[in-house]
Amino acid sequence: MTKLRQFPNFYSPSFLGPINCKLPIVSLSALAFPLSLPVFPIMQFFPDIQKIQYEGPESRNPLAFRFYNPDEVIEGRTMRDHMRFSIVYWHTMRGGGADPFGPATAERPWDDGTDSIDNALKRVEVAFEIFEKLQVPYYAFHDRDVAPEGKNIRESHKNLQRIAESLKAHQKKSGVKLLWGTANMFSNPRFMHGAATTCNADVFAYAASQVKTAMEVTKELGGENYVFWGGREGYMTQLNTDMKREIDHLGRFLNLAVDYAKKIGFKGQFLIEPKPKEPTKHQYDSDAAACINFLRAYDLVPYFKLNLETNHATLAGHTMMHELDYSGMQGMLGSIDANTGDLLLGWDTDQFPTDFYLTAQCMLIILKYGGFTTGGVNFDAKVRRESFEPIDLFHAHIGGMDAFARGLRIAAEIRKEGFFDGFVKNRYRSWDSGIGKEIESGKANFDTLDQYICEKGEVDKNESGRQEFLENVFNRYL
Ligand code: XLS
Ligand code: NI
Ligand code: NI
Repeated sequence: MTKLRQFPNFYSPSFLGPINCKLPIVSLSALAFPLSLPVFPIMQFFPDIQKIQYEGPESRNPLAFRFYNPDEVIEGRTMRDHMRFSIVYWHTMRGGGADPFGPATAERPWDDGTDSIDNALKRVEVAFEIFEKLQVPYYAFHDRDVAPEGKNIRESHKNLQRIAESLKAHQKKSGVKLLWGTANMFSNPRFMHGAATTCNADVFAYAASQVKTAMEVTKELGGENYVFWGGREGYMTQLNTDMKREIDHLGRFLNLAVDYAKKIGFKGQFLIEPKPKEPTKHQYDSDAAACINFLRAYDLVPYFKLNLETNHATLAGHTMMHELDYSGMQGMLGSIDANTGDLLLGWDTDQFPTDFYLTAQCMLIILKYGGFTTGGVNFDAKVRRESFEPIDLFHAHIGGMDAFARGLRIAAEIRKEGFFDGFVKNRYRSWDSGIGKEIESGKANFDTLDQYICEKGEVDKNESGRQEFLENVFNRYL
């Protein structure tokens, strides 16, 4: 029997539908036990999928890891601890695949498409089954992904607290932890002009109330970070925008959040997530450098690090490696939203990462700065609209986890041999002694530099950068 129903989309408050709904894949596995035993039926939404296991690179099993071996130790740390993989609630549990040309296509038999508390509780069950079966130790959510918006803001807060109780119980039972929480302050029409950067002061207050509750819930759930992604914090035209006032307000908002974290004793790391455009034409948190400059200007550096997303980096005209290195060198590398864009599509396509070249380069830089502490590899990624079956969620995450695990292995191999480090060190050797050392140590000034080079007459001969050679060497490790 096929019935039509609505299925929500994270980015659309009007929750576009309709999609096909098949009969639920629910098996009461406990019924297999003798009826005299006092058993509680264990709800399984994916009875045909066992816990995903590591089977090694030769495996052809689509429901196995080929590179992610959680307990294997690399550079003195288990792969589980290196990667700290995390699944996002908004795409995996709430994404239906709607786009501007058509409604959601996803078949999610457990989801009745309503905004009821019961449906939200049911989603929690399914989510934790997915987390556990994929052996993913963390998850992340926006307040509105997990709990429905109420008739008024008080009711919305209550809904979130109610669902958080269930999340907490599931965390306890499964051992899965919260990587970060955040507040969705971009879907509801009230945020059309932004949240902290709105022209409407009431909206700022509303956003503050929302972040206050989301932070309390994140603390209650032991969340290791709290994320601020600038939703609609930006502008479409400068003709109607007081940029200075808006950015000042954003600075004020984040300072108020810091104050509140101190007040309630929230110890998680605050993260800011750069993105240059989409939904607005110009987002204020446009890239790592802009974010760090903003944080410095508003005295927020001690309280924040960055949550970098691959697809946002490329939208900003950078590589993810650039964003990672730039943040790392300033001691601001916090966490990553792992995904990838598409060469031919100019928006945030949020695809699962599958390219070893990309993941190896990312892991090289992440390891260079000592690996993650509170952060992790958070799959801010969604299955394609055409991949509408539940099992596609498993294939997608297995692929992303394996791509990063392979990237970690390659990066560790490269670091062990130390070839690139040696090359770079040698390339900069003119700074290790003589005039270079004098400049770096602050001894030189324009007079001494002028005297030095005039006496010498010409610079030492330059050497090749050897890019092509180095790229060939890199490929040896892939
Ligand atoms: C959107 C962002 C968003 C944040 C969380 O592009 O990536 O999903 O990660 O608000
Ligand atoms: Ni993101
Ligand atoms: Ni994004």
